[in-house]
Amino acid sequence: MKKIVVTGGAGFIGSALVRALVNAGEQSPSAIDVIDNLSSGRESNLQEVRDRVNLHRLDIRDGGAIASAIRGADVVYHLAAIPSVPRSIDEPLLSHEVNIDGTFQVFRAAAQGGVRRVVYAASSSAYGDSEVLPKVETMVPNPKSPYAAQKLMGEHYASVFHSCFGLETVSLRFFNVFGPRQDPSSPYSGVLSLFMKHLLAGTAPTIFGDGEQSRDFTYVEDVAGLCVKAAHAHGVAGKMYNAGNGGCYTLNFIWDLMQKMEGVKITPLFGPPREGDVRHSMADTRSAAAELQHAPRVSFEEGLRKTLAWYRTALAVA
Ligand code: UD2
Repeated sequence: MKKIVVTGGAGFIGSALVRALVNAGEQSPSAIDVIDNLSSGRESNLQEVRDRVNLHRLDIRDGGAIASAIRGADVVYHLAAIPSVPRSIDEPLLSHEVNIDGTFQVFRAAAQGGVRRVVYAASSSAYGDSEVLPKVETMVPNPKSPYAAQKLMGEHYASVFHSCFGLETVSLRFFNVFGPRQDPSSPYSGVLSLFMKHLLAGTAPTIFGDGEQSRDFTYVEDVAGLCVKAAHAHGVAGKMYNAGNGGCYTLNFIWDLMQKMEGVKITPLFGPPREGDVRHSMADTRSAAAELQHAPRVSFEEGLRKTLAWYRTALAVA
């Protein structure tokens, strides 16, 4: 039975990945080891699959502690991080320690523990502001925030752990991921989770800047599916791919769309642009399609509907 480890597996994206792995393995059930310090992840995110998961409440900065949980795994999906541009500006040391030192510890434990492959959750923020869209993997990175620089460093570590230590690694630059279970409770939460919360409460969200910035919002289950493909594809070790949908939507457009879906009219507040913010983001998905057989299944509008339905239930019981 092959061992699978998911760091950050109790988080929003990590738990979607764990569910995808459990569903994919229905014929031959295998346990999944989740490493999560529950700083932003929640055990309740794993509710439906809890009996198939060994939850190790560990911090990825603690190399000694995570080594035994990682040792002997076939695949490690490394998603644990402090995933926020503004938080990396407010708390640069903490996000550096988790996103760079912690990532190093995961790669080191994997290399020493005989792991076959690590799939690393990199970030589209590494591109910064490019002159052209879509953003393609061959572009020179241009990080605009500590978070972007940290996630890029993780890619470099992935690449050198492959070339120097023979560890198979694949980096996936996640574009803005959204979907059920994205936690809207923090000021650092993803914008769509905050929009959902305000929409259902009938209150005005704050849009930073003019709202004409755009993002390639990507549904969480599509990203989870791509992670699994990246773990098994041939000829991809040491490489990096975009994990996006190929779309591009402005915040103003999305807030209008959400109001129409809900049949309400709420004028948003506007605040100053956020430091470190990228203006436009859109993935070129051709490499991931060709080499990882990536084919996103959920359109942005459909994902938005599914997500809204989930928040309607979740926020009603909260
Ligand atoms: C970055 C990365 C993304 C992922 C993510 C992890 C880019 C383009 N994307 O997402 O791939 O790694 O970090 O967190 O770098 N905003 C508002 N009001 C709010 C909250 C946010 O207007 O209440 C704006 C924010 O200024 C930004 C956009 O919404 O322009 C998206 O912000 P976000 O925090 O959801 O994600 P972002 O783009 O920093």
